[in-house]
Amino acid sequence: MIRVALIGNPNVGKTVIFNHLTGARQYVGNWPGVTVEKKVGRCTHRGVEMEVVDLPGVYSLTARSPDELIARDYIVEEKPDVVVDIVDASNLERNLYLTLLLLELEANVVVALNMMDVAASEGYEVDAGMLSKLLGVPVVPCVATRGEGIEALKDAIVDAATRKERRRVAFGFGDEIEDAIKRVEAVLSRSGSEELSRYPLRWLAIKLLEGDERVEALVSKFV
Ligand SMILES: Nc1nc2c(ncn2[C@@H]2O[C@H](COP(=O)(O)OP(=O)(O)OP(=O)(O)O)[C@@H](O)[C@H]2O)c(=O)[nH]1
Ligand SMILES: [Mg+2]
Repeated sequence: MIRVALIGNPNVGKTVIFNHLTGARQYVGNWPGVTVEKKVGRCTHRGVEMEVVDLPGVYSLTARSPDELIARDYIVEEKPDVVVDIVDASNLERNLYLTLLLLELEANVVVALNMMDVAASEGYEVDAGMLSKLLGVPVVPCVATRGEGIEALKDAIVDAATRKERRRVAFGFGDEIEDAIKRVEAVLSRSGSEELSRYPLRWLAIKLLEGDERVEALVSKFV
């Protein structure tokens, strides 16, 4: 069975896509320790069984917001096989911020480029192929309310889960910050901590430079 997480900004169509993917095979629970609703569902595609989790709608993945921390902890700790990032095609600039954070986390991302009808009615022609090239991940155009793109999305999820090679596209912060990231990475890798090696080294370094309290507390146990 493969584990799939759905993530995206609020109001981008996550629940509509979740319902298309899982149909009646869903149940509701709570995230451990909090009262935020956790929706989990199942489906089978091309003989592959998937468990799909609908994460809270978030703009970012900081340690300060409970919803963002739920989403981030799930991705970092549970390491789902595929993270479907649902992007509002009519609001690309705002939505792609979360996409970059997911790539920084080295999640196995598939972008569902939803609301293509809204984008078109606003005069945008979004080039899914070009976006896929720039991000280095599959991008599937969808109009979730009409069920358009859902089959292609299931294909992309199964393909991503079974794909061995992943293309890494690096998003640099400029020489000065990249140099700082490298120096922090060097300190972290010298710790030789097995616990820390579960996390992407570059992500830990970026979070430390940002002053992320959660990552500071984690790292201070080992370095
Ligand atoms: N026009 C259009 N509307 C859509 C599309 N996908 C979803 N919607 C509508 O957008 C609204 C939000 O959809 P939801 O699935 O509830 O969004 P969500 O991401 O789960 O929202 P939160 O859980 O509140 O973050 C609903 O009114 C949907 O009917 C789409 O592709 N096109
Ligand atoms: Mg929802």
